[in-house]
Amino acid sequence: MQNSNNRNEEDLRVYQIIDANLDRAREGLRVLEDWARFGFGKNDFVAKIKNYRQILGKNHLGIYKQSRNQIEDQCKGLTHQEQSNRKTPEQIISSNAGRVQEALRVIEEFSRLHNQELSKIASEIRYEIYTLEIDLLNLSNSNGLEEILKENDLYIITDPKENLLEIIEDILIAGVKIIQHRFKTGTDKDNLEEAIHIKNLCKRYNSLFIINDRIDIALASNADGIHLGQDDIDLKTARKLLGNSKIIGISANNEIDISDALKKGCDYIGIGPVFETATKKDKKPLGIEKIKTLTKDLNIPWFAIGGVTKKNISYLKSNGFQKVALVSELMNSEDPKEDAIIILKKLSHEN
Ligand code: TZP
Ligand code: MG
Repeated sequence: MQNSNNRNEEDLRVYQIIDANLDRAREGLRVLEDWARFGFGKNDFVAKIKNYRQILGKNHLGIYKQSRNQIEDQCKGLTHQEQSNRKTPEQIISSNAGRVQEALRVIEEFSRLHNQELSKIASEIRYEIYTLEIDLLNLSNSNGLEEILKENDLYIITDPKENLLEIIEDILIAGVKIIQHRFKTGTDKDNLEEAIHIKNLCKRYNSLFIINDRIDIALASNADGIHLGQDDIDLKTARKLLGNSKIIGISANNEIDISDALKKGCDYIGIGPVFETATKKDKKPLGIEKIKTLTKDLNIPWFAIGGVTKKNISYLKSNGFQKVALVSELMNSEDPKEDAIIILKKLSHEN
């Protein structure tokens, strides 16, 4: 039979293991959180990871912390060669996710006898981390789609035209890097076929290809993403279907819709109409000042849309608008290539 001294020492050793592994798990989570925040600007991931850290923090009880210096750890300071070999963000994500999973497994095992609640928490978070690791790695492997979105200020949306493919190729030659295919009529079969042609063109010119409204056509044409309005399929479902490597943009024109889109992890926002436009006659323009207010704290790309022409771009730029999206100015242009060049030049001018 164990005497009470042995018993106490055994408890202390268990507490020490839990203490060390809670630290390990929390540190690993912090690494993942910072990469989600500064590497990707993904608020939804940041909130999720922070929540796990806080739950573990709350369960990092005094008895565990106090055990820290009572028995000497003979292996303190040991590192492994692998740690100095980590170079890419993906390797860092993988190794830290692994570290969190291992630490949680240890906590789960050693807390089972004296703290079932902690054991259960560790087990639940561990399973979540498996998915989170894949999601974060998928984000890293998104082939630079988000970079294209961030680095380019002109977003062109299609309108039905006989010679649409020609117009699009002209615009791509001019240097446009973001194309959204928007169609409201026609058969699914024809729309998908056209989408695939445009997708192939965009690929050739290393440009983003986004589908408006229709997640089925986005999936079938292997588009780079989808643009959704407030009445379209909801963002969470779209994300589930498209995965994390694709772009999801949202039209949002008020504080609530913008904050909701950000929470659910959209990649960019379209805001408008800025001015009156024949393309959306029924929509009342928001105007410059309202859009300035709505976007003042936005930390993801946003595009002003509605009535944007080559004539008013300098005015928009002088009001701090960096990125614009437009339909008719190029779709109805006599010379889409020349007009696209002019617009790109105006957008690139510093104010
Ligand atoms: N969303 C808000 S305004 C608008 C859309 C799709 C139409 C923009 O079209 P245009 O021709 O560039 O004004
Ligand atoms: Mg829509």
